[in-house]
Amino acid sequence: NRDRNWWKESVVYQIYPRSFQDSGGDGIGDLRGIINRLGYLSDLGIDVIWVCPVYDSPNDDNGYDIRDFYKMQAEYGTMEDMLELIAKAEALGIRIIMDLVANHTSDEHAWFVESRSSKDNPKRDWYIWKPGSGGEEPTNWESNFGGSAWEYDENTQEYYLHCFSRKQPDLNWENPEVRRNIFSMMEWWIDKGIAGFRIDAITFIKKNQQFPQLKTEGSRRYAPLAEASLNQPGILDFLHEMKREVLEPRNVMTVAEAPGVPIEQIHDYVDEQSGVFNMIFQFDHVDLDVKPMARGIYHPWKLTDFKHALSKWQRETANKGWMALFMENHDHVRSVSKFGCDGPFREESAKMLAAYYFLMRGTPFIYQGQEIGMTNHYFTSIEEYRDIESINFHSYETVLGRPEVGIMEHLAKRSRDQGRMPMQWSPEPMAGFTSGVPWLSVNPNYSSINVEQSLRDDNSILHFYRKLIRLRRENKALIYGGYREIYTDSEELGGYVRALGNEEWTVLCNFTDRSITLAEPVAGSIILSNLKEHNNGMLKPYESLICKAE
Ligand code: TEU
Repeated sequence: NRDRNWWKESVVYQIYPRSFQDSGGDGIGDLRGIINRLGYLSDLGIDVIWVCPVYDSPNDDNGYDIRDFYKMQAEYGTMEDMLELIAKAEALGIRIIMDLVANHTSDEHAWFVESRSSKDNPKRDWYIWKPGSGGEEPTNWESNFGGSAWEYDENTQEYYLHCFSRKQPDLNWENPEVRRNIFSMMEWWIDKGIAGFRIDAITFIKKNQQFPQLKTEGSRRYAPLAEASLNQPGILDFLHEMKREVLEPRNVMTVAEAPGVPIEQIHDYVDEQSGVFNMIFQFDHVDLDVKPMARGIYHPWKLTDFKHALSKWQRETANKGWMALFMENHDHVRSVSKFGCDGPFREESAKMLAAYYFLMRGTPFIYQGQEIGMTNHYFTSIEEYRDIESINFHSYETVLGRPEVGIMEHLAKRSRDQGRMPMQWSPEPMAGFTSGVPWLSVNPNYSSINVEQSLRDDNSILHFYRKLIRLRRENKALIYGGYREIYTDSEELGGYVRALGNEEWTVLCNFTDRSITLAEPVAGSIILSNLKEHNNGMLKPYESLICKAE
């Protein structure tokens, strides 16, 4: 049983290869760079590495536009390097999971090249083609990256659908041959020794086959396509087929990126018997600063909104089901800048946030750089951005008449590049990330915020993560225990109790920069705190206490 549940007991580290470690001096991270840092990851104590896409790609969306599933991106290395990474990680007891991008391919993928070549090509139906309607796009659906979700193709005078960039045409999952080909690709990779997949944008694979017009807001021409292509009825049939054919017989770990799954449906996705995946990522807590279904409109939020966004999923899965726990990823900004304080209390608040999410019920994910408290950086010109979503946002909003400052302010708060700036390894030039010119600038604060410094300082955020990892590993109540929120209505404190048998663990965090006196001390004795000195009964600014009672 222990072994069957390895994915519950694991801690995952997410690598965005482009920004992790360059070994060749071209300013782009690579597989050799990851191999060279395996020792660092092993010392940190993680069990699994999720490697973001490293497949051959024209890089319109940094590898999420795959040209060839069976070839590595040349900038990153070769298939031999990838196999070496899997083997060397395994030797250290670390498993590798890969990104599975199956909603779409690159428009340069051989399947799409064929599909677009003529209307009677056997692969025509592998993608979603439609004639225009009255000289316009087939529907008024808006792509996740802005603009129409349909792209006109001169050659056959039809449009193809793309939920993301126009260089990411959506596969037609209605076609059984498409599904079979995706499944055999998954099998091929599992046979290469990977332990599972992080499954990209999976809730987009089913489209409303009526292809309805959507209601637009105000004078907008397009409406977000989610309503017709996110978590649509029938999607579970496709997913159960994947489970039956690929996942179940091979017992691999799966974590699905699943925006749009309503909480009432969580068990359809992650129930241990009847669900499909081991766990999902939900985005309520990282998206609470944007208005739902309205791109780029800031939405103010309170601490209770943040806590609720996490604890409602915890409550729903307190006894069955499993969540993927995270504060950051490559699509989001740095958590210490967003939910903590990246000024005077950076260290305290980064550790407090770590304690807050890490011991919830689920498998914790750490995104590269989060363990040293990397922060956001404010670019002053659009030229500095590299992310296609940010660049598209800037151009569409400019056309719609939004002032430049407003656009830049939005990007400072939301751009995916915030989380993609190169990993800060040392105070050497370019943060030790590259000896060349980095593909995206390095945050100038690397001279003080970097791995080398964090390793030296016993009180660093990095060492606090190590302690959390060890604590979780050694105490099964922190993995398997139930979950009960405390201080639910507080706009200052957040916390919860994890209980298993006679053991009761309490995590309590001060989310403010003020000292707070507790009405009553936390039950039990203090096992870990993020401050050197603490007293149970009063929480200093951004203090967090982890206590155990028996
Ligand atoms: O992201 C898809 C996706 O659904 C997210 O944009 C999600 O809605 C968002 O994070 C919630 O705030 C995935 C990848 O993570 C992203 O990098 C790719 O660009 C995208 O798929 C297309 O492959």
